[in-house]
Amino acid sequence: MAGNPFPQSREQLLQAYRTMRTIREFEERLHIDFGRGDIPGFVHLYAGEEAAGTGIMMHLGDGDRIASTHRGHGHCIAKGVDVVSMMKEIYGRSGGACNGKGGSMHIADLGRGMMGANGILGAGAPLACGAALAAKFRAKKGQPSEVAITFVGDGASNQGTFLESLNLAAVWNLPVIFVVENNGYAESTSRDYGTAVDSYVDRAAGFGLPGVTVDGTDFFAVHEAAGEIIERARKGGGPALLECKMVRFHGHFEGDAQTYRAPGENDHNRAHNDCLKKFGAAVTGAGVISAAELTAIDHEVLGLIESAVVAAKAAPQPTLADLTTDVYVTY
Ligand SMILES: Cc1ncc(C[n+]2csc(CCOP(=O)(O)OP(=O)(O)O)c2C)c(N)n1
Ligand SMILES: [Mg+2]
Repeated sequence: MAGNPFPQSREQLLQAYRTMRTIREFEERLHIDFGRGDIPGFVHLYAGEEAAGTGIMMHLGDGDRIASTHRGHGHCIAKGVDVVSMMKEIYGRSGGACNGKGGSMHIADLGRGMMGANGILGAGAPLACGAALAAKFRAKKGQPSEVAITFVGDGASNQGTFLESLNLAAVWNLPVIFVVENNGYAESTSRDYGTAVDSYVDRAAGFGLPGVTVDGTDFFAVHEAAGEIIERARKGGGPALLECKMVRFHGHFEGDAQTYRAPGENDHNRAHNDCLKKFGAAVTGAGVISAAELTAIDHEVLGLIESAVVAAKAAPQPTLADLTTDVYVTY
């Protein structure tokens, strides 16, 4: 094989592909199973957006904390949450990440630094500021320098909580990164209809934060930009904003008729804005990873997702007695 022209090692590239493919297949399977009526509640899919969560999370360890959104499955998987426990949770079964009582929008795994998906838009930003403040105090006592990341959609970026958090983070010089996942829509409302500024970098500047915009369908662009600002935050350089421009392949929620889309928009995105296709073309084109290796990962991932669904369907429902557990954190 030829030399590796990428800043990431071959192992990292394989890991990135596996993570992105796992998210994609997890979401595509949910799309099918939800359509069959197998899954209760509301589901928002991250398919199409995988490069962002993956490129960012590869710089984090379990001690770094993230606050996710209603579209959180990809963040969970990239942060290392167990796929079987996620599937059980989404199916509302015992043994799920929240013992089947939270569902898609409340998956959390504190051991992995995943503070939770969140059905309240903009709610993750203050949580991440709190986690970053705690991390800052711990670092002062000589513990490892950890960071916190909050994800927010283009729509949610107009919430007061988000804007207040930008200010607080800048004033307190917190090790927190604000990731704006700009997929162009908030439900059915196009971004430009609800947000006057073109650039989230300008918005960050208004609060005294540096910011950078990247093509969120380009793993390499996300990984590089995220690496720089996360490293800076770890070294005490303070908060930053990262805007990832991206596309979502499915509707806002499963069941969305998507009448607000332009004709052919989804087909165009799948053909030209697919982060997995772009990644595959780059690494095989450079001769760093073979097409056969990628296909082998695809098969492994499909097997994992199938076994997760089988385990979820076989798991029992939570019992009445489970209702009153997990209400308070046991300190
Ligand atoms: C505080 C609050 N207001 C409104 C809603 C209803 N709501 C759920 S998702 C959504 C749109 C979110 O759009 P965006 O932030 O761009 O995220 P995306 O769905 O595109 O990932 C809205 C308005 C909510 N969940 N919380
Ligand atoms: Mg959006």
